[in-house]
Amino acid sequence: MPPESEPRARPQHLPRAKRPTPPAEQQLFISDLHLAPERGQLTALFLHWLQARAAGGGALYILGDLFDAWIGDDDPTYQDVEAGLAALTAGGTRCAVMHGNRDFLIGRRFARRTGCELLREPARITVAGEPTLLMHGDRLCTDDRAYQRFRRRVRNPVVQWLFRRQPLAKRRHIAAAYRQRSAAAMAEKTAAIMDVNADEVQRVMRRHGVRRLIHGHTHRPADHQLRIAGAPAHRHVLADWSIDGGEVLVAGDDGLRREPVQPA
Ligand SMILES: [Mn+2]
Repeated sequence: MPPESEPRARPQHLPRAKRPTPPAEQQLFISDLHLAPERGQLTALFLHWLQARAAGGGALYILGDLFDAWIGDDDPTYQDVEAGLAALTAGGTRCAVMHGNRDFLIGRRFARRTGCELLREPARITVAGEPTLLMHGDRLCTDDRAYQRFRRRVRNPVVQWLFRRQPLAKRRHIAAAYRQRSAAAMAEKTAAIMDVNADEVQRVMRRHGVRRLIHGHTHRPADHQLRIAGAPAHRHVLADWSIDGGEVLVAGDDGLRREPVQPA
């Protein structure tokens, strides 16, 4: 008989040999997974990716809208995701989570349970040896005045305090109503209005003294080249995920590259 502890040390569902171990210094950037209870396959894809790719060292940056809705740290809906993140950080991968426009109520209790760090927006870090600004991206969409007004309202601490005091069922109801209204409003807006404003991008990058910006939110993955004060600069837009797959921006010794995330 093998000792009691052996089966627990080796998860049966993930053979060790198949796990690629990323170099310790790799930084992984993802956003806009929009995990939701009704998208179980997407949650499974993400949890598998955490184990098979993100685990083993380095740092994972989640730049907003990991969840399609977050109504408070007392909501038990995403316990499976929290367990996955807790396993990741316990295994030595650092994980930083930034608020998106759907999950800006993620708080300290979530951070404590998962071992993730809450990242203030915008965050200035070093990526591939260069000062880089991280944002969710919704603040850059200044052409969408109605959205920016809505954003100021829901980010108001008094409004948030009142919301948090409601029972879970009521908060769930309010969040669903907001999502419905947002979908209806988006259907009437042009694609240009919902994209980032080029002047705002310039302003933010200049103010923070960076030539590289990584953000999500617009669901328009691309690597844009621009010029700031006559010098080349870069804006990397992260991809959204679906049950068909996702994408991660990887920063390592060899610079930045995009890596697909495919369903098993
Ligand atoms: Mn978003």
